[in-house]
Formats: sequence, structure tokens, C-alpha cells
Amino acid sequence: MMQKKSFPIAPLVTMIAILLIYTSCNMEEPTPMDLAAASLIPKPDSLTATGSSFELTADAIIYVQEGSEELLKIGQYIANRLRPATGFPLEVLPSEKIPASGNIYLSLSNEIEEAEEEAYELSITEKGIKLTATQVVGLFRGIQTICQLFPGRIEENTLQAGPWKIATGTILDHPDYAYRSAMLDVSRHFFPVEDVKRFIDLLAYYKMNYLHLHLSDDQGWRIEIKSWPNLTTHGGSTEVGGGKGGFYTQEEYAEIVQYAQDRFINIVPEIDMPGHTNAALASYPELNCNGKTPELYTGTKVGFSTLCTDKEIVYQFVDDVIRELAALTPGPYIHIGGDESHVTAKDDYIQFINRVQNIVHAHGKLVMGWDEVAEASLESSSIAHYWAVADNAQKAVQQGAKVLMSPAHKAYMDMQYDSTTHLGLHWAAYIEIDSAYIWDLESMVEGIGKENIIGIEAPLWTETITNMDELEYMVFPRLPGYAEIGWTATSDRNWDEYKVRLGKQKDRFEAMGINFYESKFVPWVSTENEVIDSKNN
Ligand code: TNX
Repeated sequence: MMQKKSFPIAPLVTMIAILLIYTSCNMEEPTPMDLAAASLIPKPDSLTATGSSFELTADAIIYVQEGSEELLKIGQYIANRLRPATGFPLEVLPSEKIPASGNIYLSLSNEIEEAEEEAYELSITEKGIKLTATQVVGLFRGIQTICQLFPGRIEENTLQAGPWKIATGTILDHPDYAYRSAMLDVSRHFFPVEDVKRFIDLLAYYKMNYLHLHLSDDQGWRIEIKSWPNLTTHGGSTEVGGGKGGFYTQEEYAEIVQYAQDRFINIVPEIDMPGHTNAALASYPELNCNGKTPELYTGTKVGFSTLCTDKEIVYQFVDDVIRELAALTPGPYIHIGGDESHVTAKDDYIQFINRVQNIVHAHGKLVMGWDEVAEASLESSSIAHYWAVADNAQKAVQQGAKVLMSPAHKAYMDMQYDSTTHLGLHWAAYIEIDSAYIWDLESMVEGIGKENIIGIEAPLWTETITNMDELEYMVFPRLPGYAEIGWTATSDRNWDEYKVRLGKQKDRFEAMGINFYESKFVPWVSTENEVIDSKNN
């Protein structure tokens, strides 16, 4: 007869306990989610949705392919972006193989479809997030996409309620143009290092890769030049309206450059000349034809100043400035301005630009200049920065040079949105959000096509902009649109579809603390319903 077995209660309890612990650690039941409905800006090149979700949980680890300090650094960057709002530890570890479920994995590979340096491939499954690129910069761009896929509150600096789910699928992405930039005029009003860093973060978020700093103008010289110290001690001591101005020491400037580099953004420094030079002329009498020093200038007129282009000391001055600036510039370009030199005789202007072009080359850099520089003999490596006169841009292209596009009536972020905007100017146009978006680089100037254009820049002149709040109001929400014009192919862009994606950025703007213009042409919606703000707790 078979003996009746007693029921093994102990192992069963253990099993149930294990099961309970297991399920409580893995509560991330996938939910149906549609990656195609994600409101990414700039819009990626291609996207395939697989209809499910991945949940980032407290035990997630950010693994990076083994053997590279740079990859560990980029792993830390995404961890730092995700930690404050999630409250998760998000340890960053090297791994030789694709890790187990629940994690983020960053790696480099030559196998991805687009070989260009900023391209990336993002694959999200229920099991994890895998980001691959041929170069680290591609991973950095892809990280911005990952952040934008999470709810907008991921951008808060304080602990927020989860769950942190993102839709599954694949994104293959790369930029249409290699040059996507914004400009900040720190001369008309000075902006301290912290403000410039925040601006850099905002550019990085939309995958922009250049920041042009307008470092000198009639109203102020903002970068320390050790061989000509009075440029900043005197020339940097005021600004529009007579405020106290300011300048960056070379150490501070290097800090900005490094901060930008860490976000894969190149700084393009501009010294505007031979016009727009009153601050320099007021600091050194020998740069003036009459040898006298003018007063510092705090108004907003343009076109009244010029370096004395036939004095040798002026070229010594330019050489010293470019030498010191080139040493602070890891990127390829130095911007020499060249705009609105209304009191420089044309022949003098041409020979000046030609000589300065040589000086820039002698210091190992390439020339960028506002479109007027096309009056001179441009090298094919030089860039004409189109802002106003189509004829100049065409002249540059006829000389074999390329063009950077900043048409004032479309891309100037200091232009008012409409006649009620309390900041900004409107000499070129009122630029509402739709107008800022509905144009393309290839059909802006007759005879200048994609092969002649390096990309887009959206400048912010600061005659009327005095602080970060005002800056953000003019820049947002136009900036994401400019980023998309540069990144996303023209044939893939459409205002009616874009404005819906833009409207869904509201929570994100708010989470980032951005003071933005709530244009009535955008269908703003909140996609949040459970924001926990520790400030209110
Ligand atoms: C024109 S754009 C200028 C600047 C002004 C700007 C104001 C350019 C090359 N020159 O000096 O700040 O207009 O919108």
C-alpha cells in the first residue's frame, strides 16, 4: 500500500515568497503604448512602433560598452539627467555583453545603417533600452530622444511620481544638416557664465551642435585678451542702457567651451570688425584714424564705428586677438563679423577682410563672416553667414564658399512675435511660431541649394533682452522649430503636424522652468496628470 505523503508546506511557502518578491520587483507589466505617437522634436528620420512599453524601475542600471572612459562619461550624463525626477540610483557600469532585462545599454558599433557621426539607432523593447551609434556624439544625440520619450516631468529637478514607461519600437535617426546653431549677443547686454551654460543645455536638448557667441560690439567687449587688457577693463564696463556690463576671463570662457564640448556643442566666437568696434576704439586710441578715444556707447544705433584699416597697429591688434581666441577655440571657425561697416570705405573694407582672412588661417582656423564679407575674396573654406542680402550670399557661392542660413525675417529670435510682444524689435518682420517654422533652407535664396548650405543658425540679438527670463521668452518656442529645420528633411516637415508635437512640449518646458511664449497658434496641451512637486508638499 502506498504511504500517504505529508504535504510539503515549507518549500511551498518559500516558493510563494520568492514569487512575491520577484513580482514586486518587476511590477513593470507592459502596457500598450504607441511610439509613433511620441512628440519628439526634432522629428526623427525613421521610426517603427511595436506597441508595447518598457518601464524604467529603481533597480535599473546604465550599462556602457566596456573599455572607454568617454562611454562611462556619457553613461553618467544620462544617469544625471534621469536621477533627480525618478529618484533612482541608476548606477553606471561597463559591460562586455548586452545586459539582462530592465536596463539601458549604450554602445558603439559600425554596423548601424547611417554611418555619419551624429547618427544613432535606438531600440526599445519590453526588456530594455539599447542605444547604438558609430560615435559618442551620436549617443549623446540619442540620449536626448530617450529623455523626450519619458513624460515631461522627467525634466524636473525634484522627485516626481512614476511610473517611468516609454513606448517600444525602433528609431533610426540622423541630421539633414551638419550645422545647427543659435547665436547669443553677449555684447549689447552681458550674460554671465551660468546663463550661457543654461542656454547651452537648452540647445543640446534639441540636438543643436553650434553656439555662436557675439563677443564684441559697439557697446561692449566681453572676452579677456591678455595682450590688450583695456578691451575688457574699460571696453567691457558697460552695456546698452548704461548697466555695468561685464566680461569673461579666459578661464571662464574656457569653462563655457568645455561645458559646451561636454554636450557636443562647438562654440564659434565672434569678434565683429572693422565696424561695430566702438568698445575697442574707446579702449585704445591707436586703433582710431584720428588717434582719439571715443566715449563708451550705450545706445542701439549701428554702423557708426570702424577700425582704422590702413594702420599697421590695427593688424597687430587683430593678430593678437585672433591668436588668443584661436587658442581658446577647439572648433574650426572664428567669426569675424564684417556686417554694417557703413563708415569704412569699400576698398578699405575689402582689403581689411582679405587680410583678416589670412590672419585667421595663420592661426589654424576657418573664417565665418556676415554676408557682407562676400564683397572680399573669400576662400572656398570660408563661410558667408547670410542674414539680409541675397546678392551677397550668391557672390559667396560664386567664389566657391558655403553659406550658413540666418534670414533675419525668419530666423532672428530678437524679432517680435507680433505687435503686442513687449520685448524685441521688428525691423525685419514679426515672426510668429508658424512663420518661424514654415520655410526651408534650400529655397530661401535663388540659386543656393543644399550643396551650398552648411546649415541653420537662429541668432538672438540683445538690444532689448536683459536677462534669462527675457531671453527664454524670445527663444521659446521658436528654437525647437529651428532645430527641426536643420535636423529633419524638408520633405518630412509639415506645420500642422509639427504644431501638435510642439503643443505637447508644454509640460517639458514647464518642468525645465522655461519662460515661454504661449502662442495662440499652438494647441498647447498638458500630458501630465500626476505631477508631484516637492515644493508643494
Ligand atoms: C542687425 S544682423 C545687426 C545687429 C543687430 C540686429 C538687430 C547683423 C549682422 N547686424 O547688429 O543687433 O540687426 O536685430
